[in-house]
Amino acid sequence: MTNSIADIAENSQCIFIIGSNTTEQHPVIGTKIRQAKRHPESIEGRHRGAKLIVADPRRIDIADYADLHLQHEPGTDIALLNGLMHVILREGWHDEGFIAERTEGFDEMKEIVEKYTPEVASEITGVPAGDIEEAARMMAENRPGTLLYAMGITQHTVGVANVMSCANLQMLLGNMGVAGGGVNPLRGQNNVQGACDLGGLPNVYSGYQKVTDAAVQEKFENAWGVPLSGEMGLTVTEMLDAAEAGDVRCLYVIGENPMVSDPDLNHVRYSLQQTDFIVVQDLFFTETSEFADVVLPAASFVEKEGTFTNTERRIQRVHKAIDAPGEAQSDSWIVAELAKRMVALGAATLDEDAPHAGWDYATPADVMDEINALTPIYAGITYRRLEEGAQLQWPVPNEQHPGTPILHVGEFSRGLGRFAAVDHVPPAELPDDEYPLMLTTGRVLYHWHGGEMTHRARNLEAMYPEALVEINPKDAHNAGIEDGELMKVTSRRGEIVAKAQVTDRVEPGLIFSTFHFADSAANFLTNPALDPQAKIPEYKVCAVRVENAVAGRRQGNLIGQ
Ligand SMILES: Nc1nc2c(c(=O)[nH]1)N[C@H]1C(S)=C(S)[C@@H](COP(=O)(O)OP(=O)(O)OC[C@H]3O[C@@H](n4cnc5c(=O)[nH]c(N)nc54)[C@H](O)[C@@H]3O)O[C@H]1N2
Ligand SMILES: Nc1nc2c(c(=O)[nH]1)N[C@H]1C(S)=C(S)[C@@H](COP(=O)(O)OP(=O)(O)OC[C@H]3O[C@@H](n4cnc5c(=O)[nH]c(N)nc54)[C@H](O)[C@@H]3O)O[C@H]1N2
Ligand SMILES: [Mo]
Repeated sequence: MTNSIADIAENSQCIFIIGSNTTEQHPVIGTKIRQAKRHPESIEGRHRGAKLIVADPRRIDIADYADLHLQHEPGTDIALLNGLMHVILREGWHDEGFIAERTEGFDEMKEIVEKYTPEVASEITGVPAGDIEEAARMMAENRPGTLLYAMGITQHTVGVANVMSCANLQMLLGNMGVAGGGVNPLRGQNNVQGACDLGGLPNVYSGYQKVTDAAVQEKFENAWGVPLSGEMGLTVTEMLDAAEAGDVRCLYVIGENPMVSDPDLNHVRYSLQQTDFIVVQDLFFTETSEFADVVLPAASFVEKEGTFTNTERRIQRVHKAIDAPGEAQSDSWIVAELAKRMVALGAATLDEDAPHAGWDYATPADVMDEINALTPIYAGITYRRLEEGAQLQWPVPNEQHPGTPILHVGEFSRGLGRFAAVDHVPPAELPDDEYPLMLTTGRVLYHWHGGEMTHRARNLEAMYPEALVEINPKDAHNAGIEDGELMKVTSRRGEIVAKAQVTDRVEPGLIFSTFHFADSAANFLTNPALDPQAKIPEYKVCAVRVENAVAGRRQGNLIGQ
């Protein structure tokens, strides 16, 4: 996030949520937004009546609190955002000072946006032109405004362009680098921000230092005393393709369950079968563990010491609350032990004299010392400060620095903010005669992804015991499906059987499924088409057909087995 949660809750005059089911997937932030939205008088002046606009193809819970719900078709975000920008420019509501001083590329962007009259945008998105006009006015009249997004924006073949489009809108309104503004991706996993910050990506070392930059490579080689590659690695989805082709022969899977969470599971199964050697390190024996040669038991977050970095870039100290069961150890301990054994076996070379050579960390504070030394954005986030209770949001360039609650104040990290000229491109697969419905996928409040953890929580299982697929009453009627009946959903890649939840949360033509139940996970159906830059799969759009499953029900997913 460019801004902070409290800042948004207290200062945003207009909150624009696009592609985030905030109350179900980020309930704390969702609650704060509902409080900010309610009338000023309602509770001791804490609620200050901010405007709320929600753009989501489904009538999610937060849409019921919104001043406006723009219920666009999945995969049409660029057209919607360009339509909003068209109105803002036409009415002269853009922030000329900000654009002149802080940005570049305005003219190219403007040229594209000119085509997206509210009528054109309405035609593509299905949102009434009047609502687009109204939303643009609300954003212009209520500044600073913030934009929040999540997977509804990123999980598309145009994921990167979608994100750029969100940034365009906020720069146009001058909503960047100010309290209550910003472009705010709500991060998903509790420590996904930390994992990315510390190099858990195939193209960067810690602090987003590029692996392809020779000077960076040399810095880490000297620090660690090991030779390093200057080439980018593969993303998860690419790894599985490479495994299928025989280019990846060994997979070490830590805290990931691709046999439920990756797109096109029949293909994932095949790729895992082609892989010579698989190690799975997890809390539990997962669907992916079925394919493993070795399973390593990992300790969970309550069983270890360290830090997590949350969605607002805040580094938080985590304290061990209970001992890990059985032989389980923390992930960092296991990885370090593996590395030591590889050196002992002669499989890797190590210059023992390098300043950060080896993996002999006595405490997490030792790990943080190394992070401080090698990672400019974390340089001032020392364990001493964290233990004293300092609340630090990166970048923190030195130990005296107070942290950075708001990014891009006065200047963007790249200097000028660049407007990107982006045009609507339809999703890779759209409904047709054979597969006439669109499927979008995601989560519900009661479960977490493949459910490895939440299916073990009795109360959550009681609240949401089986897979449900949302379908509009009209489509259900056409397919002869009643609420609660089993239906079969089929795509070009596979099929699932799950109970129908007949509801007008989805419009006719759209169904919604989760991947919380392994046997009927949406990923048997999803399209593995990737965004060319971010390599994120198009989980949010594919084409399917549905039928009543009572006749001809098939157990499990037999296609491709
Ligand atoms: N309870 C619970 N909470 C979670 C998780 C969980 O599994 N369970 N997972 C966590 C993780 S890792 C993540 S990444 C986040 C995800 O959090 P979110 O991204 O909020 O959740 P999703 O359900 O994936 O999708 C968000 C919304 O995108 C909408 N959508 C679908 N297609 C489109 C589209 O084309 N455009 C737009 N604008 N919207 C679209 C969906 O209707 C949905 O409301 O949640 C985190 N929080
Ligand atoms: N169709 C569809 N598919 C999706 C998505 C979607 O919206 N639609 N969203 C995608 C997104 S955003 C995400 S983040 C992924 C999530 O997909 P995954 O990351 O595969 O799912 P999780 O259940 O979060 O985590 C996987 C495993 O981590 C284990 N685990 C938990 N804590 C620890 C730990 O401390 N150490 C170790 N070693 N293991 C641990 C759990 O037991 C679990 O088995 O799914 C993606 N897949
Ligand atoms: Mo995620």
